[in-house]
Amino acid sequence: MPDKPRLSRTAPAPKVGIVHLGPGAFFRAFNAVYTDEAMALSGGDWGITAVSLRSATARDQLEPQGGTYTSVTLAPDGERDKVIGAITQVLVAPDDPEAVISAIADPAVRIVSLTITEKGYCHSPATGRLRLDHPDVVHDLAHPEAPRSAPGFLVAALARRRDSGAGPLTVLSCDNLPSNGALARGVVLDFARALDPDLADWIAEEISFPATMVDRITPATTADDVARLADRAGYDDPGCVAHEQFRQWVIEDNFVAGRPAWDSVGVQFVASVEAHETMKLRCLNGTHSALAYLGYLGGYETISETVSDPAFAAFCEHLWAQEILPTVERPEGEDLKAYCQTLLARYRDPSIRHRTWQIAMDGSQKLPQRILGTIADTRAAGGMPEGLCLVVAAWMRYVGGVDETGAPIDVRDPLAARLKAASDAADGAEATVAALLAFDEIFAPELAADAPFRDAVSAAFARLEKDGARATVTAFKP
Ligand code: CS2
Repeated sequence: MPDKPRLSRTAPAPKVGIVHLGPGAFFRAFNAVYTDEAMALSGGDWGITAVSLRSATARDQLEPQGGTYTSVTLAPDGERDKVIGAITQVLVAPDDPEAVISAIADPAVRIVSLTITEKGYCHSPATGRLRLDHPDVVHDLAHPEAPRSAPGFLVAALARRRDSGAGPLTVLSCDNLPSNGALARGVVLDFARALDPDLADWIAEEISFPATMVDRITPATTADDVARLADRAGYDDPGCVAHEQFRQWVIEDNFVAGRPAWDSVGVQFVASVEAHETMKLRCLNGTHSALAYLGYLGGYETISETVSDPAFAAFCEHLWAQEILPTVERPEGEDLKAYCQTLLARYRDPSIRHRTWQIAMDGSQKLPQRILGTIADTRAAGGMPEGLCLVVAAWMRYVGGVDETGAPIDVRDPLAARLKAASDAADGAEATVAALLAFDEIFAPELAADAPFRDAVSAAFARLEKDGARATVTAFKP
């Protein structure tokens, strides 16, 4: 609020050991909080230079505050505010790409972590490979000294580290993607190989790319969050983040140049993250997307409102018990049924106002690992996951761009224009479903060609069109 003084740094800033790409709300609610706690408990020079690859928003919020901001835990007994000091500066890549390259090339930096969202990897979601025809990749291969994309920055900085002998580095992907470490490694190596095969060999040898599973529900910060914090704390902090209390970070223990003592603050280090990652992507993110598309179409604004409708909560429980868990291997230390019950409790929490519209974003990048892998596994085992087919149909209705009252939907997706054009050009449920299944960046050809699957999605699409999402979910009988 304008009448309150701005939050400012009081304690000295830590020395930098990490560069982080993607300084949004999730990173501030998660990586930076864990790192702040680990430094407070066990020391270490792990201050963070945060880099925005696009907008100046994070810099404009954090710079006047010396990089500090408030992490607001939305606990059942009220909000708990904590000022986080781990971030020391924010760079805006388009303003000064060289500053980003030299920040990563600094020998003091030993980890580059990433929360750049699914589309930041510039890969094809269906194959996991770098898209050499991606406009930013085309640009960066032509101008490797002034890149735009995350793979472009990483390769430029790694080339410099190789030439200067700056020492090994760990690249830590923290996005909700399957085998995110291998994916990050793959796009970096694909990019490097296109520029300089020797550099690709050096990266393959020297740089580690551990996989991670990350989990903390963090809705976009609202003006209301900022105003309520100002009332409680007596300062203005537009950079604050509000998030749930729950958090879980599972990391493959493969750091070539050290790491903060994250294990001392609850991070699980394991030999393989895969089982944790599949559990989280399919159980949490899968039902999140299910509730996002069906809930949005049904007129619900948040996840919590959506699951307060008993039909949607029952649908979600059906998805877990009958369709998702049979495809998920139990990670060590987890109880899958209890995990899903906890998820429902997390979704229900009315203090977390996570908008269905926010989660519905970038569906073309999210569907494969959240929904389609589960469907493909079930089909391979001879089953038919009717509930997940309804979710695919809901996504198809959503990207058609018109809601159930006839109002336009603000669809945010890198493929939005093409998806809408394909949907507009088709007539009727079957043709629309066929037109959208033809997007082979999203749907693997075997799944798209699977006739019973197509029929199930077409039938669900027709029901959504005729009865709407609420009635369809209410009447849902597998
Ligand atoms: C959500 C995730 O926006 C989305 O797509 O499903 O951001 C989700 O809240 C996090 O993965 C929870 O850890």
